[in-house]
Amino acid sequence: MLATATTSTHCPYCALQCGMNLRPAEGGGVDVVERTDFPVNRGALCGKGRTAPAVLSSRVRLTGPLIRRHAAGGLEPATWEEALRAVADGLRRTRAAHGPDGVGVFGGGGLTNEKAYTLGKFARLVLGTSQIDYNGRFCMSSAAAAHTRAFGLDRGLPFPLEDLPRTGCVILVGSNLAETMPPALRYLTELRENGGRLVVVDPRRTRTAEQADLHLAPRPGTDLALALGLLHLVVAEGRVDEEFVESRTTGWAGARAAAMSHWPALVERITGVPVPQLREAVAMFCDAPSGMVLTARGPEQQSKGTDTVGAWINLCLATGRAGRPLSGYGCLTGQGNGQGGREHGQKADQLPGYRKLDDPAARAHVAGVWGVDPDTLPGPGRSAYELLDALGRDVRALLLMGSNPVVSAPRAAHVEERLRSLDFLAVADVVLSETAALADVVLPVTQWAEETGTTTSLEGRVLLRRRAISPPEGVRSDLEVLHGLAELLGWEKGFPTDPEEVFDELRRASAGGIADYAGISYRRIIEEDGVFWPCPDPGHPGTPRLFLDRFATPDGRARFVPVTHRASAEETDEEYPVVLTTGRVVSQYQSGAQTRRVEELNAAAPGPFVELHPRLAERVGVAEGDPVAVVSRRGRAVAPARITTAIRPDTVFMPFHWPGEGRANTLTNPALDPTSKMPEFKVCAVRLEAAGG
Ligand SMILES: Nc1nc2c(c(=O)[nH]1)N[C@H]1C(S)=C(S)[C@@H](COP(=O)(O)OP(=O)(O)OC[C@H]3O[C@@H](n4cnc5c(=O)[nH]c(N)nc54)[C@H](O)[C@@H]3O)O[C@H]1N2
Ligand SMILES: Nc1nc2c(c(=O)[nH]1)N[C@H]1C(S)=C(S)[C@@H](COP(=O)(O)OP(=O)(O)OC[C@H]3O[C@@H](n4cnc5c(=O)[nH]c(N)nc54)[C@H](O)[C@@H]3O)O[C@H]1N2
Ligand code: SF4
Ligand SMILES: [Mo]
Repeated sequence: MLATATTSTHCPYCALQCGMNLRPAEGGGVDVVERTDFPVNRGALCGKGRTAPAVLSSRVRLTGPLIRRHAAGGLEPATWEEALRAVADGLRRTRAAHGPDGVGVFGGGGLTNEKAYTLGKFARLVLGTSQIDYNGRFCMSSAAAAHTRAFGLDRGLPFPLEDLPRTGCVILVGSNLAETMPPALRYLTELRENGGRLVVVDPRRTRTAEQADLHLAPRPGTDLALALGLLHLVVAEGRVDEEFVESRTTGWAGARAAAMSHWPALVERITGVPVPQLREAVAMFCDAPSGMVLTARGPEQQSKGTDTVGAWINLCLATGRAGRPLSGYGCLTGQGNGQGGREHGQKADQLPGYRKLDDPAARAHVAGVWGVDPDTLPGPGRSAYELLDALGRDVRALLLMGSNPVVSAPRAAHVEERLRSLDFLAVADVVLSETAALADVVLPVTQWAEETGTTTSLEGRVLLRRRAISPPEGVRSDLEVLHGLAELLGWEKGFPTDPEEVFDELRRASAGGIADYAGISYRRIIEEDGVFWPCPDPGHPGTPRLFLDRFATPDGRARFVPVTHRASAEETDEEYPVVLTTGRVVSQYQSGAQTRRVEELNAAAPGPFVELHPRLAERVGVAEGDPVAVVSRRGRAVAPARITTAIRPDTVFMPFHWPGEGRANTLTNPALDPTSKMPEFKVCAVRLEAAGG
């Protein structure tokens, strides 16, 4: 069946969740057409969104289940009945031999709320395992932890993006928005047109940094010192908003003392940012009538990411840039459902509604919705990297949905080896990803345009993606997969396949929690261009702006946290003298599983590269395009040199979208932040060698 009319929906990729319309295409499939009525992107899309229908094609995707019938053999076609039975048997066998925690589940921040919720419920009820986590741990977990610590609640942006152009000054820390959320660049352009100032903090002069009034280029891994240095200057120059600190916060004395030990000259030495630039940044931020600090993966993907974000929050609090109109701290969440995916229970320590698994009242509430005894719910499990690291040892079987860790996990060669050592691996995906290729059973699933479900954007706005086209025969939805497995494992009820039915249950499970969706319905989302949580009842308008009256802490005050700078887990030395940092390019998405199947995107971004400064290139003896080997304590990767003065001479940058020889994550360090368990993707020590001829 072909779609008959234009369907309003949202992009399958990043957390901006741009609105788009889909129209039936001649010869099958759908075309993307402009949707100007959705306010966030007003019709604008990046190349990834525009070309997303290419991944719907049967030519590039999985169209039937696959089974590895012999341990040493390849993947062969199978029926759904055979495939689901094989997965149920694999999970049951492992559970019988090793107990419930011998079975693990790995999810993704790209999954809709309905899927993330059902996956968490499936793990806790059907498998009875505590061993579930997801790739959001690699994404924004540090910002989430810092948010909760300071504000008592974690929603990436406490205000809608439409507020950005009207604030006085934005400090954008480690976000390359121009490449990672191109339509959002408009907000920064409008900010500057309105006379607002933009400070960008990035070791590279990115396309985003080129827009800035001031670009600070710290050495990777030193943002914590930088933020403390700015706070030091705020104090020294008498720019603290004493009234705000007094009436809306607690803990200032400790945070102040910690900042005072980071004097400007010391901070210049640690970060490489000259003192006059520190002063200029403070002047821009404090002279403006209002201001925002926004962080993304640059400062967050560090083994001290939680404290680093905490230091930026402290700066906002000390200057009264929080809990007021047009001011505040926000994190630019990354994945399509990066926000909702962290709220409804696929996280190791979490129950739906952003409830804590170790909170007896939370357990009782959710168990009540699920119709089970709270005592049957397992406790908190391992974080994502710890879980991957335990595969084949404590965790012997894994069900994976919505991630491709062979490419995207830190120390990826080790993770790949752990995946191979499993007794049983089942992967549900739309394409044969590098991780799916290792599985014993591969389950082909439907995608965005073929199914309905909600996502929660980086603004905390709950949105509805709508089905516009029928899936190819032979694929099923993730909800159908979980329903089928639950049934085979003895749960006839409790795992519906209709997304709206799941959402209605999610609403009840989240009611009274931090991320309260109780008042949100599919109908309201359509009528209101999305609804911002918390929205506790159907008569509630939703909450675009948080914290204006009080913070979400028990006493209503924001909490300063005393943080001090510390070194990265792996600093450079004689053997490994260069810093490697990693990130993204505009035309590929994440592990590339989807976008590497789109011709137009591959033409724009055909493969990995090593970005380095001409001085470093000369020292290594490589010219533009020459193969350069990057070697860390974890391994060696080779990719062509891309030489540019836009990067610090002591740093190299690699995008992480590709497998194989140029895989950046062969090199990265899985050192974890002690609070958030975020791996240090943004800093490790490497050496470079010319790899040509
Ligand atoms: N094209 C594209 N867009 C995407 C994605 C994608 O894969 N491709 N992924 C989506 C997802 S899930 C996410 S999480 C977001 C990520 O969005 P961003 O955070 O914007 O992306 P990154 O490129 O990982 O990192 C941003 C910048 O951090 C800088 N950086 C590196 N080390 C440091 C450091 O120590 N300190 C500071 N201050 N900066 C540093 C890098 O130079 C880089 O320019 O993008 C989303 N959008
Ligand atoms: N070196 C380095 N590594 C990084 C980062 C970095 O900056 N540097 N960033 C990290 C970050 S922020 C992130 S978010 C991770 C992301 O890395 P991954 O977790 O690998 O994310 P994706 O590549 O989006 O993988 C999603 C997989 O799920 C499939 N998929 C898509 N939609 C669905 C669905 O609805 N159902 C199912 N079952 N499958 C689906 C896709 O085809 C794909 O194979 O990478 C992290 N890795
Ligand atoms: S910016 Fe993000 S949501 Fe918008 S079109 Fe591009 S990938 Fe899709
Ligand atoms: Mo991410």
